[in-house]
Amino acid sequence: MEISALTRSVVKRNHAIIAPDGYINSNVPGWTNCTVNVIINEQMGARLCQTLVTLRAGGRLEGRTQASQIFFYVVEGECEVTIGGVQQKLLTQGQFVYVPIEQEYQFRNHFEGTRILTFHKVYEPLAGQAVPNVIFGERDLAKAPVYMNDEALRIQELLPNELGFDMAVNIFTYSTGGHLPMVETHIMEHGLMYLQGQAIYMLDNEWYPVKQGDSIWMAPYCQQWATAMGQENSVYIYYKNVNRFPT
Ligand code: UGY
Ligand code: MN
Repeated sequence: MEISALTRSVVKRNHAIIAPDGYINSNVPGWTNCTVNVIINEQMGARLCQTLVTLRAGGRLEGRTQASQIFFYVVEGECEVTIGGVQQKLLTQGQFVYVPIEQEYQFRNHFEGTRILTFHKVYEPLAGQAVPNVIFGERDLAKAPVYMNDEALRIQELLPNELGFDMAVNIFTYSTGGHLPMVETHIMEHGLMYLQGQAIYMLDNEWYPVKQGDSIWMAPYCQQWATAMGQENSVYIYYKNVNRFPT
């Protein structure tokens, strides 16, 4: 039997590992017949919010984005989505919808256990740039170029790399033996969730074994490095704030 007084989760000033074993559910108005786990949030010093929603049959996510844009990614299962009252679509595993600010959204779930990951960020408008439109898309390794000339690393950018967007969401695939080519030290913040495999993550000189289902928060300037571990690809989806003047 596992010892209940142990966890791999840690919460520090500038990074956190959140493993599913410590989840406690939140109630979110308009999100019904589901469990919501708020994994990253301003309460821990972050400027993004990351949640994992597990829907029961008949689950609904209904609302209108306000100051924050929301990126919804189907980790497991499928869900019907209506955006702005008109665009109806079935989103299946690996597919996403980006919902800009001030937009109605409705998700209807028919199957037990559909899981949706969300990234929320307060949108910072930029003079001369239009607010982005709704975007649908999907995970596709064939659309993931090699990263920094290393065949073991591939990054797929899910959102257009255009100035109208102030957030990026990417899928980073490390094949066996792949590792970040350097320790990164940067102003951008990250929220991520492992979709597949295992890894060792270094955050500010502390070393963490991580695996599918784990989430990580990295504050600006949290030093970071990672290497894949095990026989299968190590894959995470991550958020990054981009394209705005450093204040
Ligand atoms: O885009 C990035 O900063 C990315 N290479 N960081 C990371 O995966 N920790
Ligand atoms: Mn980084």
